[in-house]
Amino acid sequence: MTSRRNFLGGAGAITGAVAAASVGKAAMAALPEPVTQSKPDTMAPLVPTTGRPYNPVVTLNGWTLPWRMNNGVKEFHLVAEPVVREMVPGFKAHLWGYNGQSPGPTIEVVEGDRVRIFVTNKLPEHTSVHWHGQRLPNGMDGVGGLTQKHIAPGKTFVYEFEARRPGTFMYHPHADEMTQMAMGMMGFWVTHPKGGHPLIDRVDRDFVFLLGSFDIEPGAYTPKIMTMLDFNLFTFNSRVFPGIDSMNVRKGDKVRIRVGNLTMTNHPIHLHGHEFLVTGTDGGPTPRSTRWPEVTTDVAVGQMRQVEFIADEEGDWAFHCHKSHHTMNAMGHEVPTMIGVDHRKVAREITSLIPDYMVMGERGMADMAEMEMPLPDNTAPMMSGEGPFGSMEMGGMFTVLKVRRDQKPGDYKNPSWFQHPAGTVAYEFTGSLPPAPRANTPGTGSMPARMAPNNKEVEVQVRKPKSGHSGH
Ligand SMILES: [Cu+2]
Repeated sequence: MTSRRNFLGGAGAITGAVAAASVGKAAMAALPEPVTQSKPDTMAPLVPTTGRPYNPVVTLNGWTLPWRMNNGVKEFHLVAEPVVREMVPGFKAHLWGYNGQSPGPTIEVVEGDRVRIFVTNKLPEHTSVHWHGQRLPNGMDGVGGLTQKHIAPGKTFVYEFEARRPGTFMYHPHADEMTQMAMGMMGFWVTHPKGGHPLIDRVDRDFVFLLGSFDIEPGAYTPKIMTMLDFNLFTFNSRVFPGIDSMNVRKGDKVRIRVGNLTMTNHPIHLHGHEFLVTGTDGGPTPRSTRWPEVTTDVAVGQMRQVEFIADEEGDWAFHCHKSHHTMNAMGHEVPTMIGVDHRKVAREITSLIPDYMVMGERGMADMAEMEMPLPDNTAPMMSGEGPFGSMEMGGMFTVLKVRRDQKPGDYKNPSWFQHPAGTVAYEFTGSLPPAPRANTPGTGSMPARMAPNNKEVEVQVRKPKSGHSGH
């Protein structure tokens, strides 16, 4: 729940910043009471009741930070602190974040707003906050050691600047970055245009989220911060599928999706069923002459992309990173490929010694999604997500864009699965078929029972020893 204290509203219902008049001068001189959020749900957009009007964004599995107006200045209070983030029901991670969550709350302001952000450090080490992409005085840029002193544990620093240009931004520490970003410290920032803008269209739905990656061993709670490349959890806003909420829209809605990448690799983000235009980056809205239709846009490390499209095809459309390993959850990668290897004999022998022994991957890995495999207490299944036709065999950076004709205006609650019109679903061919390759005898194409008769062709699978391992 959003904790509401003092005069700040919560993220769902909101009053944004209630009348400053009801609060005394002394209170305004004091630190704004921090607002925290412990629920991992997608909270309703925070409709502004003070300051300039704007159309709020939807933070996927997140929320927007309320503010108070103080003599025309929008005041926010960020608290950097250890948090517990539910990445998917059944799997909690011990991360660092802001105001109770990783990522921290989205900050939404309007072009021209004067913004004052109090940052309190409740971490065990110093930190700072860098306002990625903003035009601001150099001393407000948040690079510890370069543009300011680090914020020591227990201290509060104040950042103040004008939100000079509209666009899609993010914030993150610029202090012990390797640790602090690997632990989940990041947040989204949207500066809405003041009035109309020639390059920024009005949209009906405006989704925002950050890409993250973590290395948490199955059964563990805390990310391994030294990992450079081999992460095992790939997240939208520190959630993995099926823990990521669907994006629910009405047929015909103009939709914007804004994505920022704070992982260690690029993510080609792919939408099914529609074409989109890249309408902006963290550098601002793109000139219209540079926009062309795409269905995948690569978001490189430290980049942000905003895409727009008209959701004019009804259905449940997959939306995901196109790197297949990024749509899977915690697993070991050091597993040899077993496709085509006939395990039956060896499996029988091992099973007599180890009753739970399981053969993995001889027909591909799809079985993993259905298999009743004992998992450690705190982890996410590797591939999962139950759909109307079975397991989706997905995890990580994956969600569904749900486009519905009957989604009522203003009501974007999660509809049930798409009801396909008769005759529009791929169906099974019922004529006569050649024998299936899974026939229960050795000697099929993928599992030859013996060598070719001439005895010359011998297929050998060589596995290279891994560098760094002993014996190499
Ligand atoms: Cu990816």
